Amino acid sequence: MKLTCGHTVLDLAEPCVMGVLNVTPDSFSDGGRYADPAAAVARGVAMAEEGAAIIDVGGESTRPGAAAVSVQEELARVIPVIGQLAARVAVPISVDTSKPAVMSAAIAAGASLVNDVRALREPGALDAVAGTGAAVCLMHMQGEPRTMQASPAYDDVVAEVRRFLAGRVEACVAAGIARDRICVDPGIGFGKRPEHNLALLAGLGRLADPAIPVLVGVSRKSLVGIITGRPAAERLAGSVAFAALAALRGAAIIRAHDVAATVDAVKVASALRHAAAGGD
Ligand code: 7PJ
Repeated sequence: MKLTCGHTVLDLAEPCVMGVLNVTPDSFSDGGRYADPAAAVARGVAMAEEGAAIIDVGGESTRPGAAAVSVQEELARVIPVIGQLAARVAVPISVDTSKPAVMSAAIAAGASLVNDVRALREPGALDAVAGTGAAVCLMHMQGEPRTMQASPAYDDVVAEVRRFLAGRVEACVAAGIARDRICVDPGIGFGKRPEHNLALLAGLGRLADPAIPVLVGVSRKSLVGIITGRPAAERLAGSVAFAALAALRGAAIIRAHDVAATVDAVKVASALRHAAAGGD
């Protein structure tokens, strides 16, 4: 399995890690820590050294209740960091945004993957990506970040998420984004109760066509907190356990804050997966 990100073809025969680089003052897990561009660039370089295969730069928090950010503010946060990181790391840089203007500017500054929690549904988003070589991550979300956790409801969460993602893949292909530029994501915690999140993680292999890479982000999320009873700062072990189990169940890309630990965890999962596929 492969994902074409601009000039780089990511080989996903083994699962890889996408490092999370928040340049927001209000992220729930590391808010403010990398708001200074130089500190953010240094952390991105360190993530690449720790083995991240992608660095995901985000300037708008999507946690429940987070304040909206203007285009100007988001550009000011992410573009300098993407530009400097692109000059310093060899791995693809991704931009976590739903705004077409931010997508275009980020790609011009060196990003080669657009990670959109709204799956390119904003007007102009498909076109902002289509004419470029950039890849896209299409994520499922029920509702909008401000209110999505109020009353999430599904009849069959795996079937509904699969149908949504398949529809967005076809919208991308119709807009001119080749299939080898697309990955999908069930959106853990985005308009889902704990049982929905667990059903999606258990059903990862049924979320998409087998040729399409599945990305999973569980790192430090409330699902880990609910299961372990721990606050965000103490969710490393639970997050790493989920990363390994998601990789074992077929996730191709794991989005994580704690890159070094998650890289080891997915290597262990991948070794066991190969042994299981070998038959004994
Ligand atoms: C995700 C994301 C995720 C993708 C965030 C957080 C909240 N993008 N952006 N998947 N989560 N593709 O980092 O906990 O799960 S923001």
